[in-house]
Amino acid sequence: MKPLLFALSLVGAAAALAAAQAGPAGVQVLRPWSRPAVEGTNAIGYMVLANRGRRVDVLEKVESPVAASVEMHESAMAGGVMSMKPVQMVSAPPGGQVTFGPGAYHLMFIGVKRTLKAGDQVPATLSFASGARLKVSFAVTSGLPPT
Ligand SMILES: [Cu+2]
Repeated sequence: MKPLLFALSLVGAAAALAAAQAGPAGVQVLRPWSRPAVEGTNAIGYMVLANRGRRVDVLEKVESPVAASVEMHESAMAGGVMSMKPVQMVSAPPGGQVTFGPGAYHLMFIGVKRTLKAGDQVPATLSFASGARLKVSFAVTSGLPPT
């Protein structure tokens, strides 16, 4: 391989690596956390999606080796009762933040394969419409959420 081509391929590899970590549109995941849950039940996932880029990006899929499946849910108050419904995607506007928290969007880890205790980590992969895939660890806490 010629030196110039080799250098170009290195640049390409570095760019691909940066894209894998931050996403082409620059979505970052802040303060991912979860609550203790017993094996076989559903666990919760909270975080903030911060889009540092200039283009909207859309969270389309979440996977975790610790859960049978992962759903995105939206909580809503209706007639004084809190309910939740699955959503297929969540948009992160450029320069903005989307909060996954109590009473708002959240992840549901359906059928966790082991009991999650305070101090554990729940690994997950977030896939975006831009092609970005972010690996995230949700910190299980029984106390106050991270700030
Ligand atoms: Cu839910």
